[in-house]
Amino acid sequence: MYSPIERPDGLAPDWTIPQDWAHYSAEDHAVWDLLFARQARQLPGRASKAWLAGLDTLRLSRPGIPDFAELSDRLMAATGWQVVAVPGLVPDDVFFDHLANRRFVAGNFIRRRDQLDYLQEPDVFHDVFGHVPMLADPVFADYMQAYGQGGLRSLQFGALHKLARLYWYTVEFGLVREDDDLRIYGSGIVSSHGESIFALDDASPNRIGFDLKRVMRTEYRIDDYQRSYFVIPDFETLLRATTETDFAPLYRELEALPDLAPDALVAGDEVVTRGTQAR
Ligand code: HBI
Ligand code: FE
Repeated sequence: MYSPIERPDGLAPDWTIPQDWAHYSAEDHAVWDLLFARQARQLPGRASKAWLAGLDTLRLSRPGIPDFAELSDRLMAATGWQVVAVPGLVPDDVFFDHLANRRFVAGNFIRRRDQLDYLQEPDVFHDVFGHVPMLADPVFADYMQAYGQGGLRSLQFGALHKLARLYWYTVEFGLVREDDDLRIYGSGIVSSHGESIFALDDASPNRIGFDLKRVMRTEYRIDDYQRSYFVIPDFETLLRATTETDFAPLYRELEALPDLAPDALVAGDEVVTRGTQAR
């Protein structure tokens, strides 16, 4: 998606940098605390049980932006994952290689107070608050690794843009069914004050039962709330869809099928909610 990106002089080949926790200002930590308090309050009853359980992983000994070393110790004990710092977006192959080795790359910077609700590049709040709680779930942790391995293979097929849609509509913007209700697990939703209401409560978006092929045909918006969300029955189903699918023939099949617009509903969809698309 984001390639090619030039590696700046002096940066390690895996694009990691020291987090240097001591460099954050009091204002940086205050912005984290503000975002954290606002979202942690809003998410019980909205976020999936897995995400809420993982949130405790982030409650570290110091307030403010988590220290990645301490966070990694906790995460390593739970699921064998680590969090490593990067300056911002990294090339796809580098990103996938980290995931395949159970390392999650997190942006080292935090947004400013005047950017609480909109940001173009993933910062430490999106990456850590949004993604890390799910990485404490054993099944989701395996899914993320399988995604990284699949990502590396997709590069050989020139199919990254199709596989990126799977990441987008699950890891970033996924919904899960729990207790006959819908819950959020996508990091882009849990880290967004507005979208964590919109994704569940608004009449505008479609909510569609997850189907791997359907998702991989669906274009997405990066500049607004989603037009459609995909609902998985549970995380085991998501993991199995990824590990039990032979992606090479699937990519060939997808090449012959037209892409679908972000707001489309098509024959065969399991429609949970038909959106008004009024937004
Ligand atoms: N880099 N830092 C960072 N974070 C991402 O989420 C990310 C990336 N590079 C590439 C990438 N994502 C994409 O390949 C995925 O969205 C599929
Ligand atoms: Fe993300």
